[in-house]
Amino acid sequence: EALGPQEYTAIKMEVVQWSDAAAKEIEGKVGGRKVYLVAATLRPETMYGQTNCFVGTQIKYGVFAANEKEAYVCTYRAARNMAFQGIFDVRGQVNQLLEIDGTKIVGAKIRAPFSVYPEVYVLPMDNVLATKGTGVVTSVPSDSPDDYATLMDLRKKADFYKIDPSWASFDPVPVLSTPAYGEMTAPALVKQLKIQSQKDVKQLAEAKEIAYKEGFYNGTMLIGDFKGQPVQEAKNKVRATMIEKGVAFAYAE
Ligand code: A2H
Repeated sequence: EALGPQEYTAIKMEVVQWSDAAAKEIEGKVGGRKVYLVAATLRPETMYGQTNCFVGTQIKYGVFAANEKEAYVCTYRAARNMAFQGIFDVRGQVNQLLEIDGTKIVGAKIRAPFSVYPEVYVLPMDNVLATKGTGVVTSVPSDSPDDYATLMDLRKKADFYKIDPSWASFDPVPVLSTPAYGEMTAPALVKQLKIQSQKDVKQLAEAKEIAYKEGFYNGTMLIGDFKGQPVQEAKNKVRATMIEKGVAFAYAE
């Protein structure tokens, strides 16, 4: 755990189609605003490889008015932080339009900015913490062992997780290469550490640590405007580009 404030990049994933359950709850409550799921990431340089987004099924989310035109889906806790970081039009004010269960967000179709897959789906993940980030996690299975293990679980047990198999059908894509693990760092580590599922939290923590260090210190970009550059240089450039284009913003906690 970091001791100082954690600087995340908040990725704006516009909802293009809600599940029927969510559509019913949301209808008439957002005042014509565009609604975005907001995912907090420490790896903005990997956003080219987003294949889906994760929410916690035990978590309650809110839909918060950011301004006249936009509403954000995240935890209340994150919305309050955003309000004090000047992200909403009225500083310090949290305007919750409605509350919604994570289960109802599953199956929504959303835009994944910068991804090779322009539109992806919201899927359930067991280990999403309500106390970290926004409670929404964008998924990059090429470089995040947690995301890869969860995506494989969902593919193996779509019925158990109550998802349509097509929602989990987007394959991991190479985003960066590392000398030790090649173009698919997370799948390589999941195999090497014999991780069977998202329930192997101890091995996943180790894999996450290795993947992060290897990617950051030794990774080279394979895609995007900064292709061929070291991850250490590209990371902040991708972040700045996303912010400049209005598809992301800085979020700290
Ligand atoms: B990262 P830290 Cl490619 N619950 O983004 C569980 N995990 C969460 C979360 C929550 N509420 N909020 C954010 N996260 C994830 C990309 C990524 C991430 C890659 C590789 C590693 C990685 C794509 N998922 O994280 O505890 C988010 O996943 C490992 C460092 O604040 C976020 O960045 O250090 C990261 O955990 C934040 O974790």
